[in-house]
Amino acid sequence: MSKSLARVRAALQASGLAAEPLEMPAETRTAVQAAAAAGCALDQIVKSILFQGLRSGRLYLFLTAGGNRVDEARAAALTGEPLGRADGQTVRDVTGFAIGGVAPLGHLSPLPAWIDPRLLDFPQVWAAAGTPRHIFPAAPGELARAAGAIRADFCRAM
Ligand code: 5CA
Repeated sequence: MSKSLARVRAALQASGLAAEPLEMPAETRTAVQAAAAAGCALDQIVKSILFQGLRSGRLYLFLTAGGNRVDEARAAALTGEPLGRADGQTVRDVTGFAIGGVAPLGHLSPLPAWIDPRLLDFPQVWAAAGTPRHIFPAAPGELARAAGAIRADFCRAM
């Protein structure tokens, strides 16, 4: 089993989530691919999007519904500093996951996190489990708790 997948499984267990990551028959690198593989609505996919503080260099996690986009100005109002997209290498260094498989929990360092209220409209959502082929289902409220994510409006529709 990949180390990234193992770390997500351990984090799920540690936080009391009964969720089991599943290997999909096709890639789940993007939200569109993940929704097709899970057979769910695009907005039921949890995108784990990382922004970097331009002053502090810190990374911030935005759990975003598949069909939504992070509005940088709204996100910056939450973090208290201007933001830029985190590059792939920084994402890997801080979370331990490669882009396309970044999970909402199980990061190498804990991150401040927020969750898009759109995800809370569904009884179940799906998130990446550390690889571009594994996803897991969870109740969004439980996922928010496990990730330490605060509910906040930071999106604009795509
Ligand atoms: N496994 C899927 C569904 S859970 C997934 O991880 N989707 S995702 O949307 O969370 O991850 C892809 C996201 O990574 C994109 O939305 C984009 O924000 C980000 N991304 C893609 N390429 C790069 C890159 N080169 N540098 C930084 N971020 C990137």
